[in-house]
Amino acid sequence: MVEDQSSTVKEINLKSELEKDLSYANGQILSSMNCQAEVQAREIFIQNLESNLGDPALFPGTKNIESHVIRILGQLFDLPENGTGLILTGGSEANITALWAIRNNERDRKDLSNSRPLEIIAPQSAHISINKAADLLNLKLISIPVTKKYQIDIKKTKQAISSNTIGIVGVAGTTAFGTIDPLWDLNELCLENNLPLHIDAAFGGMVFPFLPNVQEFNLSFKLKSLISMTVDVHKMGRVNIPAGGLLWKDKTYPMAIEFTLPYLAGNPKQHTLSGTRSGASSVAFAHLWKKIGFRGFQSDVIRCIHNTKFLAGELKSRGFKIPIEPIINILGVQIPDSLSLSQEDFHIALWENGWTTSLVNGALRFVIMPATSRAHLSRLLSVIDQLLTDV
Ligand code: 0PR
Repeated sequence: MVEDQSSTVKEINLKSELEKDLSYANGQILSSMNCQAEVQAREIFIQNLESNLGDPALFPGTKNIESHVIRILGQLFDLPENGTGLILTGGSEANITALWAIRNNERDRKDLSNSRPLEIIAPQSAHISINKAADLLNLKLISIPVTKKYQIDIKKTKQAISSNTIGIVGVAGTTAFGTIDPLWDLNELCLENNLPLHIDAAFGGMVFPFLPNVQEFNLSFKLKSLISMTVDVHKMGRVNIPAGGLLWKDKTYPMAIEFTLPYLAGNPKQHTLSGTRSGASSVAFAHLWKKIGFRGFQSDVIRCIHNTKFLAGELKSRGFKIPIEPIINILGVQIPDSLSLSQEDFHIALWENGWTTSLVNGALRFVIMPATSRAHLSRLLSVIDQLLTDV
């Protein structure tokens, strides 16, 4: 029997609980790829809290705005006219949805029976959401080692392709070091083997297109085998959680995961895990893009990367090792050998001093987001200097 919860559950003091949370605004969160939303984006988000893209007959305007956001993002990656996309809850949902579509398309195209384990190839550097997708979709994940540059090893990828392979995942902006896989080579491999390529640019998607040397990275739907790309707007896209993004080169591709809701007005077709889903982030991003545009995003990206390089240089001069030189605003460092403190303890000490970092792949990771300025980093360096002299 269910009891009256009001008498058994103790009251919670919301205010005192929320006071325990950290805030992006103080510039000291260096462990997160999420950001302090732009003030303008946040206001528009709040005004559109109720909009539901799962029921486009009720919110046709918001649906058009989502399509507009897909075109804005698409422009950054040469998405063809026939392309499409969705604003989802985040990079994990986008990656899972992308692999869901790949699995169904490839299974149907190759007439692969379910008795054979279908295989998906991804670098060891891939985000955990790829493991989740493989688990959910009953795929065998073939994890390819990375090179010294923390990029997928192309030779080993080639060796791993089998008749059960249904696709390859490349990463643009790895979670640990921000590196980007050799996408041109992955594309060639996919073409040779008639396989689709998915790129996880959850973080890098809103960074690489703004770099002066963007062409070098081939992060573009001009790559013939590229089918889908994850690009989050709640990371460097500067809008509130939840706002992941998924682009498909061809409108027909997601039809393999299409479900119709016959009882709703207009019989909407869904290509999403969620039914009810917020339209607020799409409106917030469309508004922000209108206000600050390509150049506004570009100046934030460039500033973040300069700050990251500044921090790398300062830490290097203090004896820290930089296993991978940062190319974007993610820096992984290893503490000096001379230090009697372990990396783990150093990381804890930084947290105790109010600076949050992560331990990823044997390195202390700093993600330098727009809320962190040069002045914040100078304060961080004073804390680090203190820690170095204390031990
Ligand atoms: N792909 C890549 C390359 C990622 O780095 C991430 C997130 C995802 C996909 C998944 O994105 P969602 O978290 O939006 O589903 N990587 C961040 C990380 O592991 C996730 C994160 C964000 C963790 C904020 C903590 C945090 O405070 O660092």
